[in-house]
Amino acid sequence: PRTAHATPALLDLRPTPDDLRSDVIAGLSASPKTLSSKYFYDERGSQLFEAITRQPEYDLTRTEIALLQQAMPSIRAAVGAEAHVVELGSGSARKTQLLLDGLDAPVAYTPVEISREMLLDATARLAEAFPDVQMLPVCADFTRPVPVPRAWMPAARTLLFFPGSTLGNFDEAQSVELLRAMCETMGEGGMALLGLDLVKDVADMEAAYNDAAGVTAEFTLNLLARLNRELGADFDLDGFVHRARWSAANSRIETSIVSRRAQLVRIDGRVFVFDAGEPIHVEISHKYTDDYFDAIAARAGLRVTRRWNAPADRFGLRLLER
Ligand code: AVI
Repeated sequence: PRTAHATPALLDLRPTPDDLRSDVIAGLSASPKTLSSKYFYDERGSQLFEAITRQPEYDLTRTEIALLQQAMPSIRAAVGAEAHVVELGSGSARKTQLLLDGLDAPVAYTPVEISREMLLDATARLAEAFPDVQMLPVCADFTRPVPVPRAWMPAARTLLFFPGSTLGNFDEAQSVELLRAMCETMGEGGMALLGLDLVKDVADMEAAYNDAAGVTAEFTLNLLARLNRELGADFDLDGFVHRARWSAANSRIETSIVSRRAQLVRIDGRVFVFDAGEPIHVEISHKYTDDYFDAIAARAGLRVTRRWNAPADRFGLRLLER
């Protein structure tokens, strides 16, 4: 009989910590100024993202969960028995639980996450709920191919799970690179299940990133608060505003932090000059059509073999195979 694994073995690939300071200095020296959305997710930022998923305007997470629930019997049939589930990012407990509950006798679960603390938290929570699923966490940067640890029970296939439309936060070149890494990670006979937000009514898409309660604005501006805390920067938080707009040309929401007036910001003895109305580009959230997604998947050597859409095509789950 299989047993519970309260203290899962961690495969630690010792991902190099991001160099926040040099990235920020390079990004603010560039034209246009840019900061990476990956830096949103410090402890406060992660809490604010959770709060965003509860806002009435941001229905992406709720819609994906409902779709996953509804599509699960057909996902179970498509994936088959005894998969090793590999999730990119430590993920939302709710989605992972639905998947592990719904699949046919999954043998192992590998969350891949760059933050050791988040990784171990997520694994410990799931280990309790799924004593028959071997927990094999990997601490690594999921944008590169990941060696999937071998489970005790031989797995029939690897199933990568990448929900939440997180792919949408990567630009096209990065997305193809990431899909190629997934293609390598899943190996022969592998599959990937991705959650993708779909193109819909512009007002709805813009509202999702401009919620009335201002949580998304706080989430975005927390990046400046983080730079003040961690780098000793002197951003005046009242001197900047959040802006999220649909770009039809790029099929994405583009989020910026905009300087309300001409001002100077100091970091490390360096001075950055902001014009009134000057943006810092901080995030893209791509929204997909089938034609576009099928094309970038093909560039990475992957085929879309199944599609499940939420009512009114508000969100999609896609199964990919090599
Ligand atoms: C995590 N990611 C898919 C979210 C998105 O929709 O782009 C992050 C987010 N940014 C603002 N609101 C939510």
